[in-house]
Formats: sequence, C-alpha cells, structure tokens
Amino acid sequence: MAIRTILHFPDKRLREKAQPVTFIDDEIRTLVNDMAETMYAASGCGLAATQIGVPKRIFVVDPAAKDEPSQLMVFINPEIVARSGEAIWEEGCLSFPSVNEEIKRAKRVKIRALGLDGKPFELEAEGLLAVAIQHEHDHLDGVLMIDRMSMLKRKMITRKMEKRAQRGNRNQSEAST
Ligand code: GNR
Ligand code: NI
Repeated sequence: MAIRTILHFPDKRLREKAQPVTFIDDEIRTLVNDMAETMYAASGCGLAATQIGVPKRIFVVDPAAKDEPSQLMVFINPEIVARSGEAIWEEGCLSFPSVNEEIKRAKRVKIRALGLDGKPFELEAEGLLAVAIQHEHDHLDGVLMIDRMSMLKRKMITRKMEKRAQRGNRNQSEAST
C-alpha cells in the first residue's frame, strides 16, 4: 500500500473525464487500497481516482464519524440512477485545501456500481453519504465543487488557488537549487 499525491486545483488532470474500468485485476485492487490509505491519511471522507491523477471511474467513501468504526465503501463504474429533494451542505475537497463552502445538491440518491469483488450493487443514500457520493461522482466527470458555486465565489477561490500554486512552484524551485 502507498499514499499517493493528491492533485490540487488548478491541476488540469482534475478536469479529465475518467474512463470505465474494464476488468478488476491486481492493478485495480492496489489502486483502491492506495486510494483508501491516501483518503485516511488526509482525513477525508471520500476520494476519487481522478484526484490522484488516475482517470478511471473509481471512488472510495467513508461516511463514519471520527469516533465511529471506519466504514470503507468502494464504487467502481458508478452511476447515479435517481436523485430526489434538495439539501445544502458545507463541503470541503482535498483538491481545494482550506476551502469550505455551502453547496446545494440532491438530498437523496440511488447509486449503482460494482464492488471490489466485481459484483454490481445498488445503494440508497442520504445525509453525508449522499453528499459525498455526488461530490465524488462529479470528480469522475471532471466537475469540481467550484462549478456549483456562484460565479463570484468561483472567481475568488480560483484566484486564491492559482496564487497558492505559484507560491508552491517557487518554493519547489528554490528547494532544488
Ligand atoms: O473530505 C471530504 N469531505 C467532504 C465534506 C463534505 C462534502 C464532501 C466532502 S468530500 C471531501 C474529500 C474529497 O475531496 N473528495 O473528493
Ligand atoms: Ni473532492
């Protein structure tokens, strides 16, 4: 198992549309293990393969609170087949460190996916799990939480993240000289 690097906006790979998994082999099992390890190391409650630069339709979610036993869920080739209601939730994203904003999404979703064993399953979710499923599913289509905010917030966050990336690049080049 290994912790992978989480890409930060505005990395262009976050905008790629992920491709379906055709076969669940050792490479996919290793990838999913690494995704879970990376998510837990970053204290996230979800992670899409897109966020570690792998354009495959896979995400992991763990909706358990900190004081509850972990509850890892793996979704391969997921499809949201039903949505209902509306709910506003304060979201964060590991690709936008220290950004937390309220976003409106469906309150309940029904999702169909393959598990790590290759078997199809269906799940109805609400609350944090429903929010996380929609957030992660967006990542697989290159859709980010700023796309669901007002234009003003989107511009402010984009500017902040671009500045931060420039600072990061400068620090990296200083470190290598
Ligand atoms: O860790 C995360 N927390 C979170 C909180 C509210 C709504 C969505 C999320 S997902 C996020 C991890 C992440 O960036 N997944 O893509
Ligand atoms: Ni995210």
